[in-house]
Amino acid sequence: MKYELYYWSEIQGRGEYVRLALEEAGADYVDVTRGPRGSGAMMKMMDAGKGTPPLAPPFLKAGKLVIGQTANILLYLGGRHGLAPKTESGRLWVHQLQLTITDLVVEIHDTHHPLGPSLYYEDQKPPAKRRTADFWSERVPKYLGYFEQILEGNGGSYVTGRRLTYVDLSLFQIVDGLRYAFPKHMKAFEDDIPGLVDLHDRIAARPNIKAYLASERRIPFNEQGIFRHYKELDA
Ligand SMILES: N[C@@H](CCC(=O)N[C@@H](CS)C(=O)NCC(=O)O)C(=O)O
Repeated sequence: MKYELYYWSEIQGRGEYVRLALEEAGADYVDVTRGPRGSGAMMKMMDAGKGTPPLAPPFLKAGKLVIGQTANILLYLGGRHGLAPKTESGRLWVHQLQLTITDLVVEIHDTHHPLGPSLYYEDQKPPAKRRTADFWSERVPKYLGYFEQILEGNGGSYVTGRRLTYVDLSLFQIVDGLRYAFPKHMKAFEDDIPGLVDLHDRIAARPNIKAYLASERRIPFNEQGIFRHYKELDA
């Protein structure tokens, strides 16, 4: 089956967590909005008049299914492509971790848009600065410290132990994105999360991921996405 991924064409954003899973799995997929008339097709799919329309991208079309919400898409793909545990308890645990990453992604977004996504960054610079200070002093240590402890605690190479899951791929993206957006903060913080840094490097070296990262399918980070580099926020 050829999957159709629907997401904004110019950014990694939340679509990237899905792209990484599809790429690692070697799945057959098309990134619809990066092709002709793709954006119009995406808008049509969100038409709330019928079926099971998603509120926002990313969403995945898999045969007749239309699946929205990043963590929900990964729950589906993980089961089908060996990127999640086989047991119910294992799947719920991995899903729980992905939902925690979803929360973290909102907090990352809110460093540059603390007053709301409809306002320009330029109209919320002072609150963005305050939010970013709190993000680095309180929130990053809490979230990344949590994932670091899980990695360390089970003594395995991946968050669930010896086998890779989609959560490991998402944690790669979190480390990669924070390095892009906040290079100075991240440099100072990385000593506290040696396990996550090592996980990042091992994921980047996996053959399918390595090929993906070097390809044009990987959209470069930019200042329209979730991870944005604003010098003044990384002071
Ligand atoms: N919780 C959803 C959030 C989806 C979401 O916020 N998508 C953004 C792009 S990253 C969007 O297009 N939002 C449109 C809007 O909120 O109006 C997920 O994780 O997939």
